[in-house]
Amino acid sequence: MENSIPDKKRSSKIKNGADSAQSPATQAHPGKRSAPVNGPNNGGATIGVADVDKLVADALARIAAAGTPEQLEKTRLNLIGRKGVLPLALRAIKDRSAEDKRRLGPALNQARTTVEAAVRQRALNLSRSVFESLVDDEAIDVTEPLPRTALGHIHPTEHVRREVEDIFRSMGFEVVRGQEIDDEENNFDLLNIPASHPARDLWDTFWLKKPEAFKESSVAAAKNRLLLRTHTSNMQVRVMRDRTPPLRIVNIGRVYRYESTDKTHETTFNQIEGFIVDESTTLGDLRGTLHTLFETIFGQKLVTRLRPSYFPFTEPSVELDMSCTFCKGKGCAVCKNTGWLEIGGAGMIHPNVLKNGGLNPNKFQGFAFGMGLERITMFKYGIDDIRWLLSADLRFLEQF
Ligand code: FA5
Repeated sequence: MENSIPDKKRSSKIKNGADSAQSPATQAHPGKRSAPVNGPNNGGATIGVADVDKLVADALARIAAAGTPEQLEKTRLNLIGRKGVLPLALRAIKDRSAEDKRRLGPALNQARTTVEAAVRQRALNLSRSVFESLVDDEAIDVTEPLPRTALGHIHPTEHVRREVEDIFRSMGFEVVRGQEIDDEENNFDLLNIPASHPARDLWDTFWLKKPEAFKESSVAAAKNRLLLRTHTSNMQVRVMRDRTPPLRIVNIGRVYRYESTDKTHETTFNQIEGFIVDESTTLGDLRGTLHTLFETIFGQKLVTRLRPSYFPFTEPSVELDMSCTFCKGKGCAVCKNTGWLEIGGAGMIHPNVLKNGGLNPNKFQGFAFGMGLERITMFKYGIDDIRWLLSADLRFLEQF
C-alpha cells in the first residue's frame, strides 16, 4: 500500500514518453530536490484524467488502511498536505495546455474534495473505535464475581465485647474507657483496699517501676506506686468524681494479673465492669440487668443466681452464676457437674467508695459488677481453654 501513490513505475507510464529516469520533481521544479517515492509527486505535469481516477482510488485505499490516528495523519499529509500529491498536481497544471487545464482542473479539485472527505470520515471512525476499544479494554464489570480472597474477621472476644456494649447501651448505660497503667490509689486505696489490707492479695499485681524522669518529682515521693490495673473497677471513683448521679456506666477493657495460666486463667484478659449510682437502685435491679444481658447474649432462657461473696468495695457482695448453657443445668463437664457457670462478682457499692467518689452514702446507692469477657466468650462458643483466645492460632480462629 505504501508506494501506491504514483510511484516511479507508474509516473513513468504517465509521462508521455519523457525521460523516465528523471524524477518528475526535477521536471516540474528544476533544481529542487526530487520527491520521495511515496512523497509529493510532481507527476501532475503529465497527469491525465484517467490517472486522477486511479490516484483517488489508491488514496481511498490508503486512507481506509490507516489503522491509527497517527498513520492517518501521515497519509493525509502525503496526499493533501502542502507538499502532498494532489496539491502538487494541482499546482503543476498551470504549465499545461488550456484543454488539459479545462479537463484536469475540475477532476483534481474533485479528487481533493473526495480525499478530504474520506480523511475526515476515517478520522471520525478511528476516534470512535479508540473510544470503543477503551470501553472494552478498561470497562469494569462491577457485578462480576471476584475470586475469593482470604479476609480476616473479628476475633470472637471482640465480637462478644461489641455485643455486650450494644446491650448495655440499649439499657441506657454510658460506655467509658479507662487506663491500663494506673496507680495503686485508684486500683486499690479508693476502692476501700488500703495497703495493709490482706484483700490486696486477691489481685496478684504487676508493679511498674517509675520512669527515671519521675524520680525527683513529688509523684515519686508519694507512696502511690504504678501498676498494670488488675481490674476495671479502677475507673469507679474517677467516674463518680467526674459526673453527677444518676450514673449508669459500663467499662470494658484489658486487665493484668501476675498469676499462672491454666484453662480458665490468663495473665492478660478483659473485664466487663458496670455500675449504677442513684437514690434507689437495689440488688434486684442488678440481677435483672445481668439476667437480661445473659439471655440476650446466649439467646436462650437462663436461670441466674446470686451467692454471698466478699469484695472490699461492695457491701453486701455476691458472686453471680447462671445455669449452664451446655447442659441446661443438668450437670456436665463444662460446669463440673454443678449445673452452674460462674460469671463474675458484684454487690452494692460500699459507702466508703461512694464517699471517695464525693457522694453522700446516705443519699446515694447503687450496684457494681465485674465479669470476665473471655469467660463469657468461652461459654458462648464452647471454647474449652482460655489460652486459645490469645494464641493467634489460625486453626482456632478460622472456626469463627
Ligand atoms: C474483680 O476483679 C472485681 N473487680 C469484680 C467486681 C467488680 C466485684 C465490681 C464487685 C463489684 P474477680 O477477681 O473475681 O473480681 O474477677 C472478676 C471476673 O474476672 C471473674 O469472675 C472471672 O470471670 C474473671 N477473671 C478473674 N481472673 C481471671 C483470669 N486470670 N483469667 C481470666 N478471667 C479472669
